[in-house]
Amino acid sequence: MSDKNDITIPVHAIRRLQCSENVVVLTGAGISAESGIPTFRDAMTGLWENYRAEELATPEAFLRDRNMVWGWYEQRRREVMTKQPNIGHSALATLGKYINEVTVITQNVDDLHERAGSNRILHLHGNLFTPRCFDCDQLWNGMIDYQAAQSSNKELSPPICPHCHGFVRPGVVWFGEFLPEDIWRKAERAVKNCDLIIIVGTSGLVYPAAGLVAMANQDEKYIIQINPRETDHDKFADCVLRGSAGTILPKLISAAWA
Ligand code: BJW
Ligand code: ZN
Repeated sequence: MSDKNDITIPVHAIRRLQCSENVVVLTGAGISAESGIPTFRDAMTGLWENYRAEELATPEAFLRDRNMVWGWYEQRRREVMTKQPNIGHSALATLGKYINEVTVITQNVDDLHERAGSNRILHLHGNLFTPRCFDCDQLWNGMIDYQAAQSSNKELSPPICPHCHGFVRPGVVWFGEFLPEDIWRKAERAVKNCDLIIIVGTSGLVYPAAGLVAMANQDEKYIIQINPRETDHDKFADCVLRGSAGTILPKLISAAWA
């Protein structure tokens, strides 16, 4: 996958961005790849190489083997804490200086958009930093037992909920679970109200998030797609920019406002 550093941004995309008052950015794992966080579908490396993500990211997996699933998420949470936002995240935060309203709708469970300085962020699939009870859904604010974490390579017993004594689970949305209703409603509304949508670093395979792009297309929004690879979203895009987020996003923004 070679990045096209010499990519030219089409004039129609620059003009449409310049005159937009309300922009939505839909992001996926690809935007965090340049921070060293594996994308969802390459995530099964190292300790986890023998598992498919789809087999771990489900409530059934947690019920079957909660120590393995909790251990996997704890490892990922601690890894994210060692990573920094990259120039793609920063470019999106900069967009807020030029455009009246920028809403970042992210499928990512990391906090790199927040740390880069974006301030209107909707986490469709939850995040790694708000564990909650599997049974009563109460947020859990306790401390993780790091000694226990170190004593085992990949398995870790989840904490116990102080309210109902159920097991604490990661604050993410697994396959087969509904997205948080208020966040989903806000995301739909943001797409309905926007002038232009930028899609960055998502394979477009996971629904209902991927459906937001079809919705934008139906409402005749201007769609810019940024990804080094072809995806199902390309067919809806008015402008496909093939390359990495860290290369294309700063280029797009400086083409519009340099
Ligand atoms: C770069 C780059 C660089 C690389 N720069 N780019 C309708 C049709 C079909 C199926 C369904 C449907 N509706 C619902 C479903 C079922 C299911 C689903 O979508 N399944 C599909 C796999 C077929 N959806 C659900 O279950 C959802 N719930 C739901 O619909 O509730 C209603 C319901 C309830 C009960 C029964 C039925 C319906 C919930 C989905 C939750 C997804 N959760 C996960 C895990 C989160 C926790 C965790 O992280 O462990 O979210 S799955 C995983 O995929 C994660 C991601 O957010 C999500 C999307 O992945 P993403 O971000 O696109 O990453 P990748 O890895 O796929 O792609 C990376 C891209 O980056 C690639 O394109 C690269 O080329 C690119 N890239 N480097 C720019 N430098
Ligand atoms: Zn509980």
